[in-house]
Amino acid sequence: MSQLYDGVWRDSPPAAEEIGKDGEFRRIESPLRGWIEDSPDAEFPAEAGRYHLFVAWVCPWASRCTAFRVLKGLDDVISLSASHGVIGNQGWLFQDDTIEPFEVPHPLYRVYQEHDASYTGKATVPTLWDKKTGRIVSNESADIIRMMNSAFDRITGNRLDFYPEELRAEITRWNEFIYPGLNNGVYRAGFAASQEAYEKAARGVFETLDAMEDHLSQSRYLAGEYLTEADWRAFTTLVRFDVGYHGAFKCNLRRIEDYPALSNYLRELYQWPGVAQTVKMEENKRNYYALTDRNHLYPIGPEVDLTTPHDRAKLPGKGVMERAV
Ligand SMILES: N[C@@H](CCC(=O)N[C@@H](CS)C(=O)NCC(=O)O)C(=O)O
Repeated sequence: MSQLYDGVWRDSPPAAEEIGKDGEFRRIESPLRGWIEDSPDAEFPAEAGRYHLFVAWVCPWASRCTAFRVLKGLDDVISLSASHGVIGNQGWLFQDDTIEPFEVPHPLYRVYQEHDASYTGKATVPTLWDKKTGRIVSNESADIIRMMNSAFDRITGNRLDFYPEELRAEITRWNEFIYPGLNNGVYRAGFAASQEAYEKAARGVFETLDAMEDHLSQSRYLAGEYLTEADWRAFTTLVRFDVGYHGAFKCNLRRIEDYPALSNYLRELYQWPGVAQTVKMEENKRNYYALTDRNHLYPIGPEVDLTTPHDRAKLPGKGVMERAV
């Protein structure tokens, strides 16, 4: 697969680690797991202007972080570079906005080389970079949003808590349900290399959406009455679903628009102040369709049932004429 090997970038197709013998796509664990803390003695202490986030607008994992950056009022505290394009031979490319010591344009793997000149591994977004030490803090979105939720509160004065103590068990339960079934489920469908692996993943996506629809028709948010991290983790997949995953990843039994509760829930989250600016709808569509040549599988939907009764008899009609003999 395309990644750094001992600090050297090699462009090659996905390896066995990512696509198993059964054709199933397996996401590799993020290896860099440092933590920003609200303590001057920490390895990575919370400081305004010290950290920089590399994202790609299309990426749902990176988008968790761009959403939290606005939700937690961190726009002026954590700087941002966003890749606009499709991932190419060089991986993610930063074309216009970036930071020292990186030239413009530069591939994301330059950041990993700067972190460790003999780095082995993928260069993924999001990547959280420490400008002061020239090291990567973390490349795991689930961790980055947890840091953003609390580490900078004393600097920003923003006290919104998307991971409150009393709801943690419930948040974890939803995260553990939605990650395999939906967040990663759409990728397991879209990147599958066998019909069986694809169908299993795609059907799992709709089982997950059906369960969420049931729950959200009774409950305002996933963890009950409060908007939490679990909702934002669901959001970044839901908002890409109809424009991207439904067609390009062949998750096409239903659209989010076909689910009454889910589609309204998605609207509420999208309309939360600042969030819409982190969603680039056209770009998401373009980029997901650019990935569709990856497999040659036929989609599980749409489901077409032409056996249900029709309503044409409500109109005057006489059937077919017969020729006089
Ligand atoms: N577990 C990671 C996943 C990040 C990830 O897979 N990002 C994709 C983009 S959506 C990526 O950068 N892939 C680059 C590659 O596979 O080479 C996280 O949530 O932060």
